[in-house]
Amino acid sequence: MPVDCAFEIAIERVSILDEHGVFDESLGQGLISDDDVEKLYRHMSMCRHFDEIAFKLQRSGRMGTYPENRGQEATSLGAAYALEDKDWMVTCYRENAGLFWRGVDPEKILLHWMGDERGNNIPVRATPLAIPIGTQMLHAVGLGWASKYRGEDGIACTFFGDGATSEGDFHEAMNFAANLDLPVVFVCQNNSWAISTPTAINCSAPTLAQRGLAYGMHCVQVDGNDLFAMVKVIRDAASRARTESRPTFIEAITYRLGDHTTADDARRYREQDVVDEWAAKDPMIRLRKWLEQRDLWDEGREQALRTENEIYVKDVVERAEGIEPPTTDDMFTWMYSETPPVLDLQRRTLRTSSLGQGIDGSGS
Ligand SMILES: Cc1ncc(C[n+]2csc(CCOP(=O)(O)OP(=O)(O)O)c2C)c(N)n1
Ligand SMILES: [Mg+2]
Repeated sequence: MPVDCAFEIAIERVSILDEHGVFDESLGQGLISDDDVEKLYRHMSMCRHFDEIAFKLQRSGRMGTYPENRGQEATSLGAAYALEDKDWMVTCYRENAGLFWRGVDPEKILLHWMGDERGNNIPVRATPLAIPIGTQMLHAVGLGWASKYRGEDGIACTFFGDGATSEGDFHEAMNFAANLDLPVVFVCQNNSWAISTPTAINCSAPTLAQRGLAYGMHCVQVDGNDLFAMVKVIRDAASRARTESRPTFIEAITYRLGDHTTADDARRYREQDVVDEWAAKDPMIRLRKWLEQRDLWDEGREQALRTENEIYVKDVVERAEGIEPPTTDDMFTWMYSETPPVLDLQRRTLRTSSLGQGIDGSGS
């Protein structure tokens, strides 16, 4: 036959708990214990409150800028729950829920957005937030490669947006990870928008997931607002990475319910009725339904949780705002383990001269 099929494949889409609270027992039974579902719901709720307060801090001039996480909590939280402490979480900037679950102090995230470098000093296996779109995917590949080279079984799981899949860094990272058999999980959070650019303009293919096919990678699409489905696909991908040292590309379908950041006004480019449709698919609403259906949650507990969240987040804000201001020395102290003489000279000059003056006193 002169014309034959060279390659044919289907991409699976995984969903376990849908927006109406309907739960697929065959996939979801025993995936997360009842106790843990409650803990995860409580955590998501705290993150939602944190998000609201962080937004208000920016609006009242107490923080530089802030990207709301609202609506996207399940993607990174599902991953953080499924990963192990020895694994790396390599994020961009909308993964508070996963980072806090990992043990990153929420105070660090506030400090980061307040422009304080101490917010990037993270004591667990998570990297500082990546603002340049795409860079973190390459960092994850490096971390996965290092783990393989050292014979360790930690893996790297990286997060990025739909827009990031059009960056060269994405393709370089995918190519490296696939061809060198690296233990990396790529999680694309397709939230429909890259600021004001809709996903359809950024990708002409029907799914983003299939971008991974070109690299010979296992690809899957998942309901990113479904915590159960996220846990399942991340566990599968982590196991593939750990036992076969093969990467996976996950396209998590979610939606950014807020503006891109506090510097954006999404009303200028998207319709409110679409936002309302997605608001009904909120990951928290369906998780609460799941708990209520099993008599594990009620309005009384919800009220008590709100009060707990308020007390907790108030303390986080007080700690972030109460921290002693950094000194100008810090930018030299933490740059190199041994400060080179030329920087040491700059450090000493900075202490004794006005900020605008050059180190030779010329003012240039
Ligand atoms: C290299 C680079 N180019 C441009 C920007 C400006 N920028 C910030 S966020 C963004 C859109 C990112 O969209 P997406 O990857 O879908 O992430 P989302 O914010 O939707 O999660 C752009 C273009 C940047 N931060 N870095
Ligand atoms: Mg996006």
